Amino acid sequence: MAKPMILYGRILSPYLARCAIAANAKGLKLDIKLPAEGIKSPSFLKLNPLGQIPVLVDGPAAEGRKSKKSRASSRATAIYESAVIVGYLDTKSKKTPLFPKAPKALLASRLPAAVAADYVQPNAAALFRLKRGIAAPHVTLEGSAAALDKGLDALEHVLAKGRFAGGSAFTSADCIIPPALQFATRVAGMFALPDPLKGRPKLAKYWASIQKHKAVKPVIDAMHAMMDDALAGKLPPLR
Ligand SMILES: N[C@@H](CCC(=O)N[C@@H](CS)C(=O)NCC(=O)O)C(=O)O
Repeated sequence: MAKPMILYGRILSPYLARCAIAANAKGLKLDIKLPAEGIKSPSFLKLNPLGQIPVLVDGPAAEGRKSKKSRASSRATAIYESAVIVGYLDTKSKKTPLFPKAPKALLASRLPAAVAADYVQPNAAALFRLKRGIAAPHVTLEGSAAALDKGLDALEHVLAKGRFAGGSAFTSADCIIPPALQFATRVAGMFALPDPLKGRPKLAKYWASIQKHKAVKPVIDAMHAMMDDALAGKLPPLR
C-alpha cells in the first residue's frame, strides 16, 4: 500500500487546515506533523525556502539523512503554498473535483474563496494573535475588527445560496472558507465583538451546515481543540 503523503505543519494553521479538508474531500490520507528539526532548519528550508507551513511531501520522506541507495530512489515532491497544495491534491484522485470546469461555476467558487482568504482570514488571525499577545505592533482591535466586518460583509454578498459556498457542489471554496469562519467566530467571542453570523443569513446557514460536513468536521474540531490549547498557553510557538 502506498505510504500516506506527509503534510508538515499543525492544524491550527488555517493554511494547513485548507489542505487537510481538501485531502478529506478527495479521500486522500495525510500524515500531519511538524518537521522534527523545526520550520527554519536547513532540512525544512530545502522543502520550503520561505520556512513556512504547510508543506506537502508526496513520495519518499524528503527530510533528514538518507543512504546513497535511498537517495537514488527518492522521488519525493515537496509543495508549499496552500493554494498550490490544494490544486495538487485535486489532481491526485477523481473524487470530489474541487475546481469546476464551467466558467460561471468556477467563478462562483473562486470569488468567495478569495474574499475569505484575503479579507476574512488575515483579520481574524490578526485578532487571534492580538489575544495571544503576539500581534504585529501596528495591529489594533478596532482596525482589525472593522476590517474583519468588511470582509464578512463581502463574503455574505458573494456566497452562493446553495448548500456549498459556490452552489450545489463541494469545491475548493469549501476547503478555504470554513477555517476562516472558525477563526472569525472564535475571535468574536474572545473580544465580545458582534456575532459574525448575525445579520448575515447566507453565512449563518452555510456555517451551520458546512461544519457538519464529513470532510470539514474533523478539521474544524481539531482547530477548536488546538485553539483552546493556544489560549491556555499550552501550545508551543511555531519554530
Ligand atoms: N501563503 C502561505 C502562508 C503560510 C503561512 O503564513 N504559514 C504560517 C503558519 S499559519 C507560518 O508558517 N508562519 C511561520 C513563519 O512565517 O515563520 C500559504 O498559503 O501556505
